[in-house]
Amino acid sequence: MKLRLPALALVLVLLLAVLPSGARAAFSDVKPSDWFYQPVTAMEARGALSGYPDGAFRPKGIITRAEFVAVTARMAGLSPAEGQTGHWAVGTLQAALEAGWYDWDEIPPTGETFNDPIPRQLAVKILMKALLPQARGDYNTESAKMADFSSLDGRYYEAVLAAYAVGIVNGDDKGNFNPRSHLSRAEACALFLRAGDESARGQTRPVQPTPVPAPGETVRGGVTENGWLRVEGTQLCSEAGRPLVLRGMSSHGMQWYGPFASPQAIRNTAAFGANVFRVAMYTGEGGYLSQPAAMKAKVIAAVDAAIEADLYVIIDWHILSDGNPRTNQAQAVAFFAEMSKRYAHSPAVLYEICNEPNGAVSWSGDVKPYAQAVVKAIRANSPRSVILIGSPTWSQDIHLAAADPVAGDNLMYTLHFYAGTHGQWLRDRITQAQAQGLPVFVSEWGTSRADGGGGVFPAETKAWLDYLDARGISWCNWSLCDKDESSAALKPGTPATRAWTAADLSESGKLVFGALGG
Ligand code: IDC
Repeated sequence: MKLRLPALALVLVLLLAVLPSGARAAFSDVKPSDWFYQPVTAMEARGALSGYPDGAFRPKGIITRAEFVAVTARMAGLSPAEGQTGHWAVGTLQAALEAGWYDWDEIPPTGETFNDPIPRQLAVKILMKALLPQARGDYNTESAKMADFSSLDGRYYEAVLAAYAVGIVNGDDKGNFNPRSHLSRAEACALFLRAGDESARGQTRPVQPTPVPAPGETVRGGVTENGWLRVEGTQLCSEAGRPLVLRGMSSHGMQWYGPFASPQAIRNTAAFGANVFRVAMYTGEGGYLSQPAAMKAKVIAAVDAAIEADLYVIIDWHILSDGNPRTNQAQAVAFFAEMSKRYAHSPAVLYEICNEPNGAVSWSGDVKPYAQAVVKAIRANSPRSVILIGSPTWSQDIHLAAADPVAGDNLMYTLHFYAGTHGQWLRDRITQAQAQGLPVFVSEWGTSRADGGGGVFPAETKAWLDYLDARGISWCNWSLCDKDESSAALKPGTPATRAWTAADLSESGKLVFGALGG
C-alpha cells in the first residue's frame, strides 16, 4: 500500500525518522545542563524519535496527538493497521484505537484532531494503556498529590492515579497536574522515558541482583543504556537492576593537566572502551581553594564533555595535602550543593566527596561527620545519584567505614591502591568489608608505586584487575596525562588534541587501556 504524503506530512515523517543506529545527534538547542538533556538524548538514542533536519530538536515545541501516539506505538512495538490512507500516522492511530489505548471521541479516526496538541490527561492515558496496563494507584493516596485533582476528567482517573503511583508523572512546582494543558516535546520525552523505563523494570523485577556477581554476569555500557545508577547490596547496578561495572580513567590535577580532560581527550578514552571518567579537582596544591572560579569552570567543561560522550562522570573533591576534609568542609558543602543542583537531572554524574583523607584524621570523628554533611547537601538536590566516600590513610581504611557506615542509599566507599605498593592484604580488606555489606568503588588506582613512580608492576596489576573483575568492582585509573611519571597513561609529549593510537600509550597506558573494554 502506497501512502500519499502531502508536504506537511513529509516534514512530520522526517521529524519522527529514526537516525542510523549508533548516531548520537548533538542537537543545537539541547545542552548538557538543560533539564531535558538526558530524556531527549536517551529517546533519540533508542530510535524512538529524532530532531529536525536543521539539527535542532525544538524542545519547547508542542507535541501533537498523532506524534504522541506514533512514538508510544514505536515504544510498545505496535504495528500500523493496513489499508489506511491519508495522514502519515493514520495506520498507527487506527491500530492504537483498536488496541483500546483511547476512545473514538478522544481522537476521532476521521482525522480532524490528528495534528492538534495532545492534552496531558489523554497523553497519560495512552501511555499507561500502552506501556503499563497493569499499574494501579490508590485513589486517596494519589489524588492527594494533585492540587488540581478536581479539574481532572473522571474518565482519566484510573490512568493518572496509576501514573502518579508508579512515579512517571510529577506535578509542576505548585503540585498541579494541569490535565488540559499541552506537552512540550521535551516534557513528552521525559514522560516517554520514565514510562519506558518503568515498563522495562516491571519485566526485570523478579530477577534480584546478586550481591557479588559471578564473573561474566556484569554488564558494561554508557549512560544511555544504563540510566540512573543504584546500589543493591554491595553491587553497583544499572537503573533496571543489572550488575554494572564502570571502568575508566581519572584525570590528573585539573590545574595542571586540564587539556587532558578536553572533549577530544574524553572521546579518545571512550573509544578505548571506558564508560566512566573521573574529574580530579585538587583542592590544595594550587587547585580549587586558590582559584575557585577557574577550577569550577574547568570541572563543568569536563563533566559536560563526558556526558556528551555518554560516559558516567565522577566529580572528585581531590583533597591530598589538605588531609582532613573537615578543614574545608564549608567550601565542600557549597561546592557540592552547586554541582548537584546543576546536574540534578543527569544520571551520568557521581560525586566523590573526599579523595584521600590522610594524616591525623579519624573515621568517626572527622570523615564520617564530614560525609554526613556533604551527603545531606547533595541529597537536597539529587535524591538518587551515587556518592563516593573516602576513608583515612589515603582511602584504604574501609574497614572503619564497614564498622560504622554513613546512613543512606546509593552510597559507596572508595578504596585506592597502587600495584607497586599495595598487595593481597588490601584485597583481603575489600573482601572483608564487602562481607560486612560495604559497597566498594576503586575510584583511583595505579600500576606504579603509590608515589606515582618506580615503574610499572604488571604481575601485581594483573592480580588486582583479576580480583576486581571477579567481584564486579568498578574502577578509574590514575592518570590520563602525558606527565613523565610511571602512572601517566600517555607518553610524554602526546597531544590531547587528536585521536590516540596504541603508539601514544605509555607502558602503564597499554596495560590499563587494554583492560578498559574487557
Ligand atoms: C600525584 C601525581 C603527581 C603529583 C602528586 C602531587 O601523580 O604527579 O605531583 O600527586 O600532587 C594519590 C593521589 C594522587 C597522586 C597519586 C600518585 O590521589 O593525587 O598523584 N596518588 O602519587 N594517592 C595515592 C597515589
